[in-house]
Amino acid sequence: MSRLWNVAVVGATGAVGTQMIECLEERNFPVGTIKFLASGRSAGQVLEFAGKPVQVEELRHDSFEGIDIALFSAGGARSEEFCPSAAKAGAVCIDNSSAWRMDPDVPLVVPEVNPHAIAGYKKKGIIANPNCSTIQMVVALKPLHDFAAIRRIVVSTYQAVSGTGKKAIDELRIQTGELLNGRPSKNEVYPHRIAFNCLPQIDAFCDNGYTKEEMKMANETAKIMEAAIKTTATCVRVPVFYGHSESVNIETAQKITAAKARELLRGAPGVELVDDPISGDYPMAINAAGEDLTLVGRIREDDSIDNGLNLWIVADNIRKGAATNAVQIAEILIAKYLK
Ligand code: NAP
Ligand code: 12T
Repeated sequence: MSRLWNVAVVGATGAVGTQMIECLEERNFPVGTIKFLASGRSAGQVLEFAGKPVQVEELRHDSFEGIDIALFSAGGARSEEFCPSAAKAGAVCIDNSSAWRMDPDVPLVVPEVNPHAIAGYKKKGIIANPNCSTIQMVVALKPLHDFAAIRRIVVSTYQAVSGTGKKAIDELRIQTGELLNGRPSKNEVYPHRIAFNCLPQIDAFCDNGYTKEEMKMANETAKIMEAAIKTTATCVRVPVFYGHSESVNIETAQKITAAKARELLRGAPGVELVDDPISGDYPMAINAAGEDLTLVGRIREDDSIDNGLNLWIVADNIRKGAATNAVQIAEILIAKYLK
């Protein structure tokens, strides 16, 4: 029998952690023992793995003895504090937070784009999962970039509330219900009402006027694509539960016709081409939700510049944008690197 791996899910009770557990089950990841970790608030809560009850334990520095792989999604502060302890105990951390992404000694990996980078895990024992908005964008752009180098990206996002976690999903649900019943709504997670609204702010503002989310998209894209691509982003929260949508404009070194782009994307790894607009076929969040593929459509040439292309890119932010991508990294890790 092939080897089994002891896995810890850190943030097991959260929106991403819950999906992480489902992905491990769905993909039949060869799990030996499983450990669910969260805050003291959840300790003792019983979840299930593969039909068996598993008690949630409080995350501690000594939680990682005997663990081979630790999947972290409990917020950046926990990743900063606990990934080094986990790595010291011999676990390879696959971290979903932004804490380690731009560390030059930590690989930032999207399996369809730069799987070779996983080899760099040895330096710190940490592999970073990129930001959800970045992941789906690079999955769609990599096949185009390999044909004609991308010089510049202009992207606007339409991001689902699930990206912020359980409390934000509740906030949109409750606000929508209250407003439909003619009652006043409260906001606690977001700075303004999200129901029936769009918020041009995701994460905190930086000194340059961009948000951190917008800067993540710019910096992470260049690191993953291993190219000096310039990206300018506007990230917007919309009242959608699952699925981020993105309007993406690229400028390339040589021309890519719309027909060529469709040819390059048809059957590309992790991509589903959904581009028959006359028949009403284009990517939508409601179709991406629950799926692992990145949907790409509305492909058209940008005639305002020499070599420009517009695309509409949609994926499930909790699956490909977080959990699925992390489990795919773990699959490559055990197949190629851990013995
Ligand atoms: P969430 O639904 O709010 O869940 C947060 C999880 O972290 C819960 O399991 C929570 O446990 C745990 N946690 C909170 N404080 C903790 C503490 N002091 N010690 C131990 N565990 C603690 O949030 P989420 O959406 O799942 O996101 C979790 C993290 O994943 C985010 O902060 C972010 O870093 C990352 N993320 C990444 C992406 C991406 O783009 N790749 C997308 C979304 C999220 P309790 O239930 O006990 O509070
Ligand atoms: N603030 O992984 O709110 O850095 O949608 C992902 C999603 C941070 C991250 C969000 C965020 C991240 C959000």
